[in-house]
Order: sequence, then C-alpha cells, then structure tokens
Amino acid sequence: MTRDSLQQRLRPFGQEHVLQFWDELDSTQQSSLEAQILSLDLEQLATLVANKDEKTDFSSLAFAAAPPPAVRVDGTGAAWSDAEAFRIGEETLRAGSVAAVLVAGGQGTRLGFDQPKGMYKIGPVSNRTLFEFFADRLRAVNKRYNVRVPFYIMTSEATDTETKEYFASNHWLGLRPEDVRIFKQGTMPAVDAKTGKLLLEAKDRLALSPDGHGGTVAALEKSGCLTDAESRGVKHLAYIQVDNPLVGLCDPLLIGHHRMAGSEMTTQVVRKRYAKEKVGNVVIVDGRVRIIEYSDLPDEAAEATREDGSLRLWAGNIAVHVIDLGFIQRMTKSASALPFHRALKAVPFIDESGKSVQPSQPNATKFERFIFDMLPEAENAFVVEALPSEAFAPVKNADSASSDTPKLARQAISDLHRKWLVEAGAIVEEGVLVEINPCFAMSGCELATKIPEKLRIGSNRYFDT
Ligand code: UD2
Repeated sequence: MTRDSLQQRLRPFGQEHVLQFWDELDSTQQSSLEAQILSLDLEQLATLVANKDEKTDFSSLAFAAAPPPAVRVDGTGAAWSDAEAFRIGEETLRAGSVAAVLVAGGQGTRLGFDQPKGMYKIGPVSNRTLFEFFADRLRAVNKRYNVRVPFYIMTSEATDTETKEYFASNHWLGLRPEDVRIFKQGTMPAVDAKTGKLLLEAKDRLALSPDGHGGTVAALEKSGCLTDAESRGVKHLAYIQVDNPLVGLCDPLLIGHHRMAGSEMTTQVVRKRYAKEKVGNVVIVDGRVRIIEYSDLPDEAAEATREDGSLRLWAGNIAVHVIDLGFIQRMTKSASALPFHRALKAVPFIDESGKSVQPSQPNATKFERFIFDMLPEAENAFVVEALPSEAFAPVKNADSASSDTPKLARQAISDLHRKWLVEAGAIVEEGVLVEINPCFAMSGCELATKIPEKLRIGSNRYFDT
C-alpha cells in the first residue's frame, strides 16, 4: 500500500500521525508498519477512544452483588457428593474429553524475571520450572487415565519465541510434541491517555500490548486449537494461569462438579484472606455469576462483613476455570462480547521529533479483555471452593514483597507435600523441605500407597517420577 492509501485509511480516525516518519523508513520498515496498521480494528479503537463502548458501572454492580452459591470445602452446596463428582471427573478424563489451556503471555515484570514466567524455577527441592510443574501434572494424568491431554499454551509477542525454544530444547518436558500447541495471543494498541492518539514505539512500530487473557477466546480459534480439540473429542477445557504452581491442573473433582452441574463454565475460588486481597471477587448479580476485579470493587463492598465478622464477598478468583468447548466456540462468534478493561500505564513512545520518551508517570491507556467476563454469558455457571493451601500459591512478586512471592510459593508446595507425608505416616523433621512430583503421587491418598510405613525424612527430599 502507498503512503496515501494508508493515510486515507487513518485520517477519518485522526490517526494519520503514525505515518509521520514514513519517508525516513526503508522498504522493510515501511511494510512492517503497514502490516501493523492494516491489522488494527480502527472502528473498534475509535469506539474505545471515544469511550463509547459499553461501560460497566462497578459501583451499582457491587451494590447488587451477593456471595455466590458454591460447593464449599466441607462438601456442602451441591445436590451430589465430592466422591460422586470425583468419580465423574475421572470418567471424563478417561474418556479423553479434557484439554488443558495455559495462559502464559504475561511478562514477569513484577517478579523481576526477564524470561517467560513459565521458565521460572520454583520447585522447592527439584528446582523445576513452572512449565515443568504443569507438564509433570499432565504426564501423571495421561498415565493415570491412559489418555493424551492436549496442552494448549498461549504466549504473547514477549514470551512466544523463548517459550517455543524452551519446550523444543527440553524435549517437550516429556510430553508428546503433537500434544503441545504453543500459540500467540492478539495485541491491542496503546494510545495516549489524553488525546487517544496511537503511540509509536519506534519510527516504524506502533506501541502494541497483549490483548489480555480474554484474548484466549479469539487466539484459540485463530490458532486452530479449537478445531484440534474438537477433532480429538475434547468437550471441556481446563484453564489455568502460568503463575500458580499449586494449581490442580485437570483436577477430577473440579471437572466432576462442572459436569454434574451441567455448567458451561465452572470457576474455582478460595476464601479471601482479607478484603482488598488482589484477586477478583466472584459474585452473583441478577442470577449470573461474574467476577469484579479487586481494582474495580469499591472498598465499602469489599469490606462488608456478615454477622460472624467474615467477609460478605468471600470468594476470591484464582483464575482456574473449566470451560466447555461448545461455549467457547459460541463466544468466538461474538468475541466482541468480552468487554475491554482499561489500564493506565507508563508506555515508552517516540515524540514528533523522533526522540524516545520513557515516561515516569502513566501516559497511556492499554486495553485488555479478561477471560472471566465469559462467566455471565455461561449457562449454569458454577463455583467450587478450594483451600488456598491446596490450590493457590501464585508467583507474582519478587521475594522482597509481602505476598505472592517465590519464597512463599516454595514453602506452600513443601507444606502441602509435608501434610501428605505426615498423613501417610511419615516422620518429617522440622525445617526440612519436601516436594512430590505428581508422577510419583498426585494426592495424599496415592502417596500413602507408595511409601513405607513410618518413613523418616531428616533432610530435604524430592520424590521424583
Ligand atoms: C489475576 C486475576 C485476579 C486473580 C489473580 C490470581 C485478572 C485481571 N486478575 O491477577 O482476579 O485471579 O490473577 O493469581 O485476571 N496473561 C496472559 N496474557 C495477557 C495478560 C495476562 O497470558 O494478556 C496471563 C499471565 O501470564 C498470568 C495471568 O494471565 O498468568 C494473570 O495475569 P495478570 O497479571 O494480568 O493478572 P493478575 O495476576 O494481576
């Protein structure tokens, strides 16, 4: 395309300034900028910039929000038992009806780790990476249920190349290459927060960011993963985030509850530790399950308590979902159904003189979609509580922080596996770190069948495959 035709495309939206350095670019640079411009949805962007997209009024939403009906950790809350759900979940896995989806597009900025977060070593004794935690879990599920769970891994521009290299050079972490698909999510342009003008990251490049984990919907479709899943007879996607090594990926109990509830999307929650905990709030509004992110929940609603002093809105989102394939296929037809969330961020850009500016304050608006906005669209959305000690130890911040650090996650992994060992009759000395690979045992019950009575553990121990 010539500069003029690009100009004609951009002018109606007041974005022709992105061509200001066109004549300084060589042909390769011109075609890469052209490709970025042609990939933009300028109408959608204009709607977002003009604030004409449907905005959620979080205050009235929070006012109408009630705690969700949920299966609680004591087994109450469902017309069936945990044992029945577990059995149905195992049946579903054995039938090959489940695929795993891992969102791994976020950069580990808060962690201070400059590679894809999945490559972060978190095993308290094994030093396994987060990716290995999930791959070992799938190997254990595959072996236990004699299946090959497809593993769909979503990356972003920032994590894709290294993630692909990591899996290829580590023999797909023991999985079959044909069962692992690594695909990139979409991007959204960043705009100047005041003017709504597109930002240039360089003379030939727009400032683009990942489009949020809600981008999983369109990216699964575009990458062919949904077609692949359907061809394999998959009916349910077990969705997890890359930052939680305690997640029970492909947990038969969660899958079974999802099946028994006839739900299109089931989400696992933990009781929040405190009102403003940085997790989404799972609530019911007008009969629909939805999540109000901590940053959108007014303090009054977050701090509201029941007579016994416990938090009224107690259910914290840990981003562990079971999503029906049919539902996600339906959502791809109306992918725009997922609203955009705005984030004010400091985004480096180049100014009219071509000088690179590194803002110290937020200067730009980024747009991202959240996967959990699918919940209100899901039929029979369902909520299952888990104990944080068994399901949630996210790695988000560097060890200097007070929460969600690698140190705390390693300790949580060891604490859970220590509990399993002690319940199986072992004697584990104080201060010793222990870690159990899921290929050795996926639960405390299974572990009890694998270790001798009164096993003594006096030093750090890793129970490997
Ligand atoms: C997320 C949830 C929060 C709670 C918490 C639990 C949101 C907005 N908030 O907080 O409610 O569940 O996790 O740990 O989800 N990601 C992508 N592509 C993207 C953006 C994110 O793959 O474009 C991945 C990222 O790799 C990470 C996860 O999604 O694994 C969550 O990332 P986040 O940092 O946006 O959300 P967070 O951790 O603040």
